[in-house]
Amino acid sequence: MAMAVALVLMVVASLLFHFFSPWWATPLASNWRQMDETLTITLVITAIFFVVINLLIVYILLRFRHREGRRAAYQPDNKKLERWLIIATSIAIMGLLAPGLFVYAAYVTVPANALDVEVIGQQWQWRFRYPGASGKLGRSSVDLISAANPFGLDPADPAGQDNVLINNNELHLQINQPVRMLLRSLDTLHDFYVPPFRARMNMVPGMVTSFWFTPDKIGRYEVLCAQLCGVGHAGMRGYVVVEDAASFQKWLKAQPTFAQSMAPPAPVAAPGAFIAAAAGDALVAQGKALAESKACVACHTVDGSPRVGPTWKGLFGKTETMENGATALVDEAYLKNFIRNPQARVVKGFAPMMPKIEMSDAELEALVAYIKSYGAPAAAPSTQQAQKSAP
Ligand SMILES: [Cu+2]
Repeated sequence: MAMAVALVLMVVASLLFHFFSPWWATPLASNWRQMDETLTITLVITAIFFVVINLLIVYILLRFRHREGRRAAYQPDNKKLERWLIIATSIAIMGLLAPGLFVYAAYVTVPANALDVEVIGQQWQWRFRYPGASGKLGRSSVDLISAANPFGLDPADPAGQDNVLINNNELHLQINQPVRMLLRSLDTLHDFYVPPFRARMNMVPGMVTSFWFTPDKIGRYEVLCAQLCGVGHAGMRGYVVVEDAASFQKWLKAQPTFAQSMAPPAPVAAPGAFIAAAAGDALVAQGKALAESKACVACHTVDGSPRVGPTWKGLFGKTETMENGATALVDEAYLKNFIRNPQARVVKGFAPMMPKIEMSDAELEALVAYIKSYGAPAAAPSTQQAQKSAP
């Protein structure tokens, strides 16, 4: 009897939880209404079976409970009952599978006017590449990946010269323009997932996977990595900005092409204390942006709270103890060496799990300036910069 009551309560509670739950899907922002409908069909079919099977058990518990003097009869089979069970479960399974086949057929049929956008996943950051005016993405190879060429594009391929490179975690898309996302991973399994778009795909090292969708609502959406890819996985976030055609084109034109990114940087002109101080602030701001786009913030805080890696608050100027007992002063050289070669030494109390993140010398300079701005509490960031730029 207690078991029967428990089952009834479980069924009622499950149904109530479904209808009154605060956890609903995010509003749809793409063409994939079919995916939502398929989920609903699956949910309804499985819910019907869940309720029916549990109530059947309740009925059996009550109807056939033990009574003095009554014995169970042995019935090896029941053709009629088996026929009905086979028919009912077959229909239910077809109902579960068939809609998925239709959606999948649509999912692998990419519209001819889809814009190709490449996504590169790496512990724990995102990068994006758009074709230039030629509409073609140039050749790439993992052998060519370096700090200066994080996408590994082939400099000899003319199709790659005008490719637009986004070296941070914000992707822009034009509303109502179908896109085919071409996915690459540089290290381990990742998954590019924007919940309001529904569509998603695993990113597998050594191959290019793809999926398509059409964003149909203007907005800024969060990108998640949907495959557990290491300790910084939860911090592997990015953004997709869906905007009108004019804003998208304006944004795209402001981004560097591969040819531009490979050109030597222009020398910084205009000396002077005031400009040096402003440049220092700009450097710290650039470092902050890098810390976010390269996902350093997934493991390092700036408020003193511990995470996977040491906090940057008060780090600069401190003496760090290594696992082997040696000590080292955290200065610019220490930080640069550590970021360039994170596995070379192990800080006491932390696991040697920091990934090697490709960064140009200029980016490294900016990141170190940002970490330095959170240095020893005695020197506030502005004082430090003033001291640095005074001579
Ligand atoms: Cu990931």
